Formats: sequence, structure tokens, C-alpha cells
Amino acid sequence: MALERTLSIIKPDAVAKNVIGEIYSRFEKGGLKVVASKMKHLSRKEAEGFYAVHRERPFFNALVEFMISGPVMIQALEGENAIAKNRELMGATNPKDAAPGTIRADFADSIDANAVHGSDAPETAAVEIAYFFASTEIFPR
Ligand code: RTP
Ligand code: MG
Repeated sequence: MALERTLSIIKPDAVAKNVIGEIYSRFEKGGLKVVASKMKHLSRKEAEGFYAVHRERPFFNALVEFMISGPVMIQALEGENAIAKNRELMGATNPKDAAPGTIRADFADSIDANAVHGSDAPETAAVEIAYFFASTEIFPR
């Protein structure tokens, strides 16, 4: 098992539903520690930069519009196999396919408004954490 960090975003739909605490509780019960955290209303430029890998995908514009539609809660999570663990807690991208008890099954409305983001690999996790947090804003315990 590897001690990892991953970047998590509670998307505008879930922030609007007032379930930040419920989602943090899932992280904590799943053995993940919140080691950095900030609420932010992303600019278009920030959202486009964050999702640059998806720039050529047909859903890119809709994704950016959605991500700037309201404030998001951004956190770095740390724990054993944190990247896979977070994605297990999140459930499938489309909430229709998400396993019962996962964050997306319980809080997401659609593949667009799907409540949370989680990094998908160690390389992307490192880039995504650095995109939002300076090293002085990360507090491992
Ligand atoms: P995320 O990056 O947000 O953690 O989600 P993911 O890995 O499960 O999904 P990814 O393939 O990276 O896609 C990023 C986000 O784009 C939206 N999406 N829409 N309409 C579509 O076909 C479609 N496919 C993806 C989702 O909001 C997804 O979370
Ligand atoms: Mg992804």
C-alpha cells in the first residue's frame, strides 16, 4: 500500500445542495485525511486550464460552464491508496452507473452535474494539487 495524495473537488451542484459536510464525512470514514482545503468560484480560465486534457472532447464547453456556475470546494486528500480510494468513494462518472452508497449515487443528478471530481493517477494528482495549492497550504499529519 502506498501513502498517496489526490485532488478532490466538490462541484457546484453539491455545494449548492449543502452537502459539503456529508461528503467530507465520507472521506474521513474512508480513511482519507483532508490535508488542504479552499472554497473558490473558478474563473473560466482556471476551469479551462484545469480540464485542459479534455479540451478536444465534445463535453468540454458544457463541463467548463458547469464548473464556473457556482463556488466549488477544493481539497487535497491523503491516505493509503488515496487516488483509487477516493474514486471508489465517488462512484462511476455517470450517477446512473454509480454503485449504491457512493457519493455520486447519493448526491449527483447527471453525468454533467456529478457532484465530485477526483484525480485519476499519481501524475495527474500531483499536477492537480499543485494547480490549486502552494506547498505551504498543505498540512499532512
Ligand atoms: P472527474 O474527472 O470529474 O473526477 O470525473 P471522471 O474522471 O469520472 O470523468 P472524466 O472522463 O475525467 O470526465 C471529466 C468530467 O467531464 C464530464 N463528462 N461529461 N457528457 C459526457 O459524456 C461526459 N463525460 C464526462 C463529467 O462531469 C466528468 O466528471
Ligand atoms: Mg477525470
